[in-house]
Amino acid sequence: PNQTHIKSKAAVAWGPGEPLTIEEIDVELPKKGEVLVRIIATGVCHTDAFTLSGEDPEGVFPAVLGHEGGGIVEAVGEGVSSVAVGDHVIPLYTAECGKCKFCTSGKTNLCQAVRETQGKGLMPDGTSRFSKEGKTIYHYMGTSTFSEYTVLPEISLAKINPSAPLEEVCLLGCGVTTGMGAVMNTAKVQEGDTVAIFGLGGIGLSAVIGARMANAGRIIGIDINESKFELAKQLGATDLINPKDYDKPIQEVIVEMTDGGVDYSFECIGNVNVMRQALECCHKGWGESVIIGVSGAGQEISTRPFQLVTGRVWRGTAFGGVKGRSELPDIVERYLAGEFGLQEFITHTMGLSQINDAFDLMHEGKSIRSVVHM
Ligand code: NAD
Ligand code: AHE
Ligand code: ZN
Ligand code: ZN
Repeated sequence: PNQTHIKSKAAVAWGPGEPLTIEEIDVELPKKGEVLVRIIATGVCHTDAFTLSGEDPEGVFPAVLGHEGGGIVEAVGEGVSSVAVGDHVIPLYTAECGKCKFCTSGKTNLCQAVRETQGKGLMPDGTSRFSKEGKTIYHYMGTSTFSEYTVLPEISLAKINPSAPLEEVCLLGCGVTTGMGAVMNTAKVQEGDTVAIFGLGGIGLSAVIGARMANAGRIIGIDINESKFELAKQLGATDLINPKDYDKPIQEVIVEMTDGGVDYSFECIGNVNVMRQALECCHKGWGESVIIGVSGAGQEISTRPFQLVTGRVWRGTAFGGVKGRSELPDIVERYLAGEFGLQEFITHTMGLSQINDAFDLMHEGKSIRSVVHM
């Protein structure tokens, strides 16, 4: 009755570049406006590896990483009314309060209600719910899905159809929603458009799906790892190119093969040199390039301003421009209706104790998504 904490198995990142270790941690019960979620499954996204590498200026340690999860509400704190025990939820690293300047602008999904504390690895009241033997362990992206039990603000949960398999729709918590959304919401690709997608990992392949759903005319996939080409083709890519096969800049190759450049390009890697290539392969006068990839502290993009003067547009997107609470449940319904697949993304599954394998497989270029079953 006076219980204040529960025990939870979690993968803890103790410091940059160190493998995660499986620990039994203490999770404090949810406070006002907070929710305790039992994670059922979680994907491993490249952004988790990015932060673990030490490149993320917002990376704090020790932390429980993970932001691509699916779970079930275990307990709710005071005042929580929009979710109840037993609800199936997808944690949101981009909250949706519905009230802040960003939410009410009608121009962005980047709710800022809890963003400041989230970036410091803390709950909105400025404290952490995770500890081990009294030592604070930080949250990550407001989600920390690499724990059996995690605590989130109520506004960081999308309530979804309980018939959706959490082991699959967890991928809608980041990767698949991001890639599809970048194409459909951020770029608004139209029927017949020519599209170039740089990087054919979980994000790039989801952008391929989005481009196919938008009936793009030509979908050009670019990767230096040709083992990604087969699935890209299956999902709808019409042309697949490896920059290593050419002795001139890949943007020139693409401009030539598309009679002047593409209508839209997407950078799904996090490499600032490729971001330049993605901009410069766009058609003069109207081509738009969308940055999805995340780059480390100190990295900067560059191009000749003339590229923009002559009508190319450079932009970026987070979580595919999707407002999680109001829009993600419908994306889950569209998955259930068979509009797109998720299973083909799941190249590996494993238990939490094997989670470091997921990072190894990603770095070796062998996986699209590993899904960890808690
Ligand atoms: P991933 O590791 O699965 O895929 C990256 C792909 O890029 C791989 O197939 C790799 O072979 C390819 N690649 C690497 N260097 C290349 C180069 N020079 N030229 C061409 N291809 C190259 O990663 P992912 O999980 O798909 O994530 C991709 C990026 O998107 C990461 O930077 C991640 O942090 C970011 N991301 C951003 C958002 C967002 O909301 N903006 C969301 C999710 C992920
Ligand atoms: N913390 C980093 C930036 C990391 C970043 O850009 N995150 C993306 C989501 S990646 C998901 O895989 C994002 O949503 N950004 C918007 C936001 O508010 O964080 C840094 O450079 O400080
Ligand atoms: Zn991610
Ligand atoms: Zn808001």
